Amino acid sequence: LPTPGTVEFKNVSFGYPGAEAPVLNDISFTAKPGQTTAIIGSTGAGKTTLLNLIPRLYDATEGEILIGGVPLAELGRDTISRNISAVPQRPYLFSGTIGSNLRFGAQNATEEELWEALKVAQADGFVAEREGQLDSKISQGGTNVSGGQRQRLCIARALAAKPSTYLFDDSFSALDVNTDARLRAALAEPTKDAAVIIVAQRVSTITGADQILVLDHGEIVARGTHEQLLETSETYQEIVAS
Ligand code: DGT
Ligand code: MG
Repeated sequence: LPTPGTVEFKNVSFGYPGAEAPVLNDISFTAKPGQTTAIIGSTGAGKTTLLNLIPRLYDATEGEILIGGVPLAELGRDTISRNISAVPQRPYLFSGTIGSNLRFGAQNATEEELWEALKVAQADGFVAEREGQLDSKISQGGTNVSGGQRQRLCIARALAAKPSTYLFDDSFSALDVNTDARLRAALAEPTKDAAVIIVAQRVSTITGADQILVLDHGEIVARGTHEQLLETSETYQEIVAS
């Protein structure tokens, strides 16, 4: 890819098949490598839908999405999955071991690399305490680890794949504020050359983002840094106050 990592939306609209109203309207933005792009907005605004268009869970109804300068339609599934790690809003673990779950997008990762990913994801502590550690069993759906642990294991899985683009859908809101802050600080180094797109509920998660997109009813109603939006966007001020 000419510029790996870059995600560009050009006038993208989307409606779910069979649904009447479009869920996303005329979305344009560029998420650049080395930068964090945050998306914030109320429930149902379309945040998850927007992220899901990037790995082609659905295709845009209008407009175009480019990854690394190449339209999605011209990229094979393999290229897309090799370049993008997505941590979904409801993260999922497969039956197997912690190690096999972490190697999902990184078959050749060494144990050392897996522990490094776990450390960044603030998951090394509880994995070290489990009998068998990387070989400890995960049940289907990951029901034998807590929701917060599942979320951190899925973040570690995303990191182990070393992609050029990261998509985090609300991946930090289930964490307590301190773990959230530690995790995001630890992410800085391994994601420094990647484009990072974070959907967040908590403003504190994204105050340091290079750009914040405020999504409301499927439209970007404001964009800028935290400081800029505090000055310019009533919707953002309401989110901050809530
Ligand atoms: P959240 O996660 O509660 O903060 O909400 P968002 O911002 O992630 O919203 P999203 O993208 O899940 O939903 C946007 C709209 O699209 C909302 O009206 C529900 C609708 N929607 C979501 N998923 C589907 C789907 O699979 N099929 C249909 N027909 N509609 C969907
Ligand atoms: Mg969502």
